[in-house]
Amino acid sequence: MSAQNITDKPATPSRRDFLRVASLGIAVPVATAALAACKSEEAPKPAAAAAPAAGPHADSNHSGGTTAAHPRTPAEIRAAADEMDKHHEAGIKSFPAKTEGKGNQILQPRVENGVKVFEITASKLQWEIEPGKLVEAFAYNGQVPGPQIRVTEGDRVRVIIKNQLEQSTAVHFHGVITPNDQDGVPFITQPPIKPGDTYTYEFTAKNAGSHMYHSHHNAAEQVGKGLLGAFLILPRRPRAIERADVDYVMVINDGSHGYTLNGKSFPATEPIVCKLGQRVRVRFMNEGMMIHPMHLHGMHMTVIDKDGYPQPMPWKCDTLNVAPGERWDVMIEADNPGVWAFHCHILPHAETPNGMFGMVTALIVEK
Ligand SMILES: [Cu+2]
Repeated sequence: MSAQNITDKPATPSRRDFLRVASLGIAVPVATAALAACKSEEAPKPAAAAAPAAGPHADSNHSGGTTAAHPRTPAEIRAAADEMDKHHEAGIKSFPAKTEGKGNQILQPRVENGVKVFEITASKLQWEIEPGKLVEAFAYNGQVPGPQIRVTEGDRVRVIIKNQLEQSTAVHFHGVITPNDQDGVPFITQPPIKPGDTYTYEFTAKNAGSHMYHSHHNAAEQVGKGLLGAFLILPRRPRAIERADVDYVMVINDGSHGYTLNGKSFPATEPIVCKLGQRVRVRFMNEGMMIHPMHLHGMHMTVIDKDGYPQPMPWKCDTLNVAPGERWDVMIEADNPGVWAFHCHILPHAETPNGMFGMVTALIVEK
């Protein structure tokens, strides 16, 4: 199970501690109220879980904290729990942890004769997933996810790709309706872009919505290592329901970098910050190979778009399955102040006995 590749990592936290996040300067009383609600989720684990250095199989090595030779005393159980909690707390306290490199930054085009031109270079580099953990990445313009491309419905768009990798590649504009020869699939619509070569895509951005761009060549490796990004086509006439104060793209991935949100694993993930009363749009995009049910604490989400297409009737949820290749747009009315956990609810993607990791971030609603 690939989860284990990324569970041998230090400290991360429990939901309860998460909500404290004193370092974020959020009012403690808010978090306190939330604690009660979360408490039942924290049923104490068998003592095994208290062994902080243990890996994901820790529980199977123990049997409820007792052995025939030595039943543990209440003091020993307490000490073990304290030890475990210490690791959870350390992870939370370090959130959002600083790392080198930030992906998903908006790329400004240059305009040539009315065409929006984006230049993108694919290259190999080391990427810091969480503090001190470097992985080999394939990146567009040195970022994982690659730079965010934003155009408007009807724009003429040119994307120039320079391949500095040691393997061929190609770019597919996922969800974007293009002429066939701009679809980016080697041997179906174009030759592969060889190492050292440059290739140009050009099309008119017809269908508004939250789309993606990614490699479509040796993609399990190339997309897993980071050749992906958001491609937004903004509508000419936005609907009232999509008016947002904060517009946040959350790219989900689960390739060789482990479980990541925008190229980072908790506690290096980025919180979404807004003010009480604001409207937050989150655009979930799954570039991975597994379904991730994304769960927001404290508020519901109103689903407005699927793959860029407006829902016939917006609908509410607090947990939303995001399958590979899917994009889901949700609106959140930030009416409940505090620091709210926001995470994948397949728990091995989000938490170990040592605390939270991977697909965890927070929605911070400031008063
Ligand atoms: Cu998940």
